[in-house]
Amino acid sequence: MDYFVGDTEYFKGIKKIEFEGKKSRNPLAFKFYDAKKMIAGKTMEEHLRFATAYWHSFCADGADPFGSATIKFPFKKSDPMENALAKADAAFEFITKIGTPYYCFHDADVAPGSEDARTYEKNYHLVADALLARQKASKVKLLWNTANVFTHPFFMNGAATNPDFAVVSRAALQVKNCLDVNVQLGGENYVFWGGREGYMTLLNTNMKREREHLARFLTMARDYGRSIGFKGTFLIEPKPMEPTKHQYDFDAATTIGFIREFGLQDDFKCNIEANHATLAGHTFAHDLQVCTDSGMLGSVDANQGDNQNGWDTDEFPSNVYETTLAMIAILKNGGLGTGGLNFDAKIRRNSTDPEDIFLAHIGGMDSFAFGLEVAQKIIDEGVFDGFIKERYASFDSGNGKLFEEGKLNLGDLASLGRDAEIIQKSGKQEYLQNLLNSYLLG
Ligand code: XLS
Ligand code: NI
Ligand code: NI
Repeated sequence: MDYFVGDTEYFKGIKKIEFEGKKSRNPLAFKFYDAKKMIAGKTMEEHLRFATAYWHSFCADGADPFGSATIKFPFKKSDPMENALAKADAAFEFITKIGTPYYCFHDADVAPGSEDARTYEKNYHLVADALLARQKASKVKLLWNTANVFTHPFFMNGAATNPDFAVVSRAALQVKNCLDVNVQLGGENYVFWGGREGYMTLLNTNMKREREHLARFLTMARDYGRSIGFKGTFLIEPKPMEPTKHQYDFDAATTIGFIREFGLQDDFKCNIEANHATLAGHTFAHDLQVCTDSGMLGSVDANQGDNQNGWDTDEFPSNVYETTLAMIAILKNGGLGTGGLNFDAKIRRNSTDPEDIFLAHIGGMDSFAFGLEVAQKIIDEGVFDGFIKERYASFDSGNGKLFEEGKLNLGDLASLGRDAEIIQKSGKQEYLQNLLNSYLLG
């Protein structure tokens, strides 16, 4: 048995998920994700660095504003600590059966008792010891953890950006403990998602001061993390809105600007979530490319949104068109570095069979594995790159080159413009879309 099971097996009847190839009709098998298959010198597992998200898979019970829980977890216990330990067992059983090499969690996902600060610390560290034991037994690694400083009513006006210093300090208590636990568990990254770091109305908000507080807080977290031996990457996860009306880390470009404005660029990168990019009015690939272009791609929350909905539906990725374009940006970045593809995604409220969480991850992993193979082929054959290179060829020599090198002034440029011969050139978008489809379908 090459998966982890504690004293109880929670997902009975489901074995380790294996690769069977694209002809397989076995719902509990991979069709494209073949962990050890080599693609351009690395295994699929090394390229994709998948992670299971604790909060969606072992905490979200299907409750929504219109209805109560529908998903019954096999590990539920009435004592909160016993529940946390049983949940950890079920989580590691799931993670090793599905075969993501990594996992991610919030403090509140793994440990109970966040109301009283001292109980919070005690419980969290007890559970962290239990997680470490399970990591060692299973070889599963921590991609990142983070502090849940958005659910509790304490944080209704923000965490690091709260107008009340007492709340800022309470958020710091959680972040400090999360960094301690991260180092204990060998975390490769640490995430800040600014769930309530934003505002609802300017009528009660000093935005300048709040952004400065956020930067001060992140700088302190960076300094503390480095002082206790955290060697990984600090990540900020952009999102434009929800739960606040205006979130400060709106999208990749805004977040990169913030990171640079406050001198955090040597330690911080972005964690790009597909559905957050689309909420910001971009495509997933756009926000990845913004990061790739500025050396700021840290990690990815792999999910997808719903074209007809304006909120964060956090669906499992199934759109292979999107995963292919995403993998092109990731491969051109030279991979994900310390980051990975974390399934920040949930099954639908009416997906209530215990196997549904397996099927969801299989679909997500297959969609990215497929995207990886197609993206590598597109890059290897270089047709798109060749087309783009040719499109900018007028900057490769002569005056265009001098322009790029900063050797012309506006007067020079304007005189060239006086006699410029402008020939209309098609952008060939339809040709390129057809070409992309031929790779996807071929
Ligand atoms: C919510 C975010 C959240 C972060 C971690 O929209 O995606 O889940 O990834 O706090
Ligand atoms: Ni996320
Ligand atoms: Ni999200």
